[in-house]
Amino acid sequence: MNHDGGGDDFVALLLLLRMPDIQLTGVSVIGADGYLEPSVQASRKIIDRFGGAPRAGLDVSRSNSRGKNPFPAAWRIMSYYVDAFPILNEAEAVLTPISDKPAHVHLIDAVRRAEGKTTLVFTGPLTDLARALGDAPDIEARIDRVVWMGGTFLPKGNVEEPEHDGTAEWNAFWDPEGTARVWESGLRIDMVALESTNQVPLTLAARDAWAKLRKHEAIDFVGQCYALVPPLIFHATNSTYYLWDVLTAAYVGKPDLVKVKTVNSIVRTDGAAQGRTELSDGGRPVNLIYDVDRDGFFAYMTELLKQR
Ligand code: AGV
Ligand code: CA
Repeated sequence: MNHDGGGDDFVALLLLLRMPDIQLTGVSVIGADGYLEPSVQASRKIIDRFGGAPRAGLDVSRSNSRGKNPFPAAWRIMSYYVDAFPILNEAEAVLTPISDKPAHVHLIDAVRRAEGKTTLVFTGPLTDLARALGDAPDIEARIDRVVWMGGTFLPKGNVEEPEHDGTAEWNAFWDPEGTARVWESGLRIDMVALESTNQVPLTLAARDAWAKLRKHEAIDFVGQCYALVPPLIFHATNSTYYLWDVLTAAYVGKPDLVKVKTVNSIVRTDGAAQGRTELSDGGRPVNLIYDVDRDGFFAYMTELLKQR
């Protein structure tokens, strides 16, 4: 997994750790929607606290990638709050090690070392994958697919920035060239796009349900993460929070929660539409997750978090 330190990225990591059939072989963090240091530390603490038995060989790698279009600081700051949660700081020491390799090199090593093919889960920009493919083209044959939270084919994305036309999704917009580089590869891409994530907003009802279940410490943690961000009340704003990355993780564990169709697309790298993923007959095929069983998703999430 490669994530970018947003509030829902941490919850996605926690869910992957809780899935009985998933063997997590590497975690890396890119400083995009969160700041790098707190996001790395919080990830290590989440693995320690919620990862079950000690996980031999699992370390957390720092990315040294930088994006062309930075995330708003008001969103990134949340990574400091999560890292400071008492529930992540009860232990005397942090045990999960930090890798001495940057994320793209860490990814290359993990994929080469793994038995069989690896599934990549990216819940932030694709920059580290783009760099890994550039440095080590051989890994492509060892990757089963990339499951990516990002992109949209809706007329309206979620970027509201001066000099942009609003058609892009943020993870694609952060590094348009990196996104396009992954599009140029032969990898299978499963895209958990805004089409499906728009169906899972953070609601007051979801918060209430987690509050009722807070005796399960993983659900208490999730409730705290979602206390920091604005829910959907009357209408969506640019800050409204959705369970973007959590749906992405859930799709990996339980694919029948969603509907998928294959479309052809290109990525815009320049100008006012940069970062836009766009339908185009001449483009490469991607599997678009465009619909989700909302209640089934929340039930699956709760079931994983209730364990132990
Ligand atoms: O575009 C969704 C991606 C997801 O990977 N991120 C947040 C999720 O981690 C960026 C983002 C879009 N809108 C946001 C975002 C918002 N209102 N607050 C924080 N991050
Ligand atoms: Ca994210």
